[in-house]
Amino acid sequence: MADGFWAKLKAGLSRTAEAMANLLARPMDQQSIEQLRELFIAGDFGVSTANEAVAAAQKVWQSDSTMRKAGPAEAAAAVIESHLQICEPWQPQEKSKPLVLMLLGVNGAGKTTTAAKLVARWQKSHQRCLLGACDTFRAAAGEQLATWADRLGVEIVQGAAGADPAAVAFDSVKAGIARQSDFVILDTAGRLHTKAHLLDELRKVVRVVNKAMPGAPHEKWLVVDGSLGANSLEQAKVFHEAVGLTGLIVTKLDGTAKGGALVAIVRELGVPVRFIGIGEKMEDLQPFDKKAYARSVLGLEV
Ligand SMILES: Nc1nc2c(ncn2[C@@H]2O[C@H](COP(=O)(O)OP(=O)(O)OP(=O)(O)O)[C@@H](O)[C@H]2O)c(=O)[nH]1
Ligand SMILES: [Mg+2]
Repeated sequence: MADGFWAKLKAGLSRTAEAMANLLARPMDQQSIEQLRELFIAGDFGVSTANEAVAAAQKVWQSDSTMRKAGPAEAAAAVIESHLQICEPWQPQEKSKPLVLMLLGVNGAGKTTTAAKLVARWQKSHQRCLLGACDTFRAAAGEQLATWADRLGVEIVQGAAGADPAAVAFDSVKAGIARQSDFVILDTAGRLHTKAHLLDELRKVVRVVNKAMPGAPHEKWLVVDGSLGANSLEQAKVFHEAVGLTGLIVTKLDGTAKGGALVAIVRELGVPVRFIGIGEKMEDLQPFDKKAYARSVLGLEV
């Protein structure tokens, strides 16, 4: 794993991490305990996780005088990691060729950039990828993906502006089968989770993709902006109810003090985090590593 990546994540979360590390390095008293709890809550980890992490840190502080330097922080990190157990490293199902993956989420979450980053990543291991430009809502959206496809030298299926996204998805999957692609990545239009007809459209894409290839889409990943905090939990709930998510990609964890919402989403929905994004460059997307994340949050060495 790229060391630089975790250093960047840590830097992104540094406002919280530094404050936590400072608090945990001092003798714990009622005031610092409350401050610690507030930091977890401000970071959108959710009240239960905040309480459990603080209690674990406090217990170590009270019981073990020999390892006080990192002990309480280690204990809090272990609590966070324990709530992310379902986030095992993702392995594609061998059986499905192509593996059809749908990216969805609200406007500007990072879907299109993530589609490109996934292609860049899988090309490195010589996997054949095909992009489906199912965001036909804005003409510029198709162009944005086409620019990436060009840069990455990867095939793309596009529809005319205003075309039915489900039809483009269908054609993409058929093209992926014909060309023996390993991955078909469907980029969809950003949509408000509060608009019922937009969620219906998404359901239709899922149904039609399943007609193009029974069992597809194999993955429905919600791309969430990690800096949105508690808002992203609400979004995730609605998308999960609409299509049944199989994973999360949390972007923009660089430069946010609110990196805790992913823990709240995983706890509440039972959907694993698959990748995280910490910048706009291709290598700024990495598989989610629960231990490294939990330790970064507390400012501990990864
Ligand atoms: N800092 C940072 N920026 C990111 C990250 N991921 C995406 N972005 C930026 O976020 C902006 C929106 O990204 P897009 O990929 O266009 O988002 P989208 O979800 O496709 O947006 P719509 O198609 O409009 O719904 C772009 O400027 C990206 O470069 C990330 O991990 N960190
Ligand atoms: Mg987009």
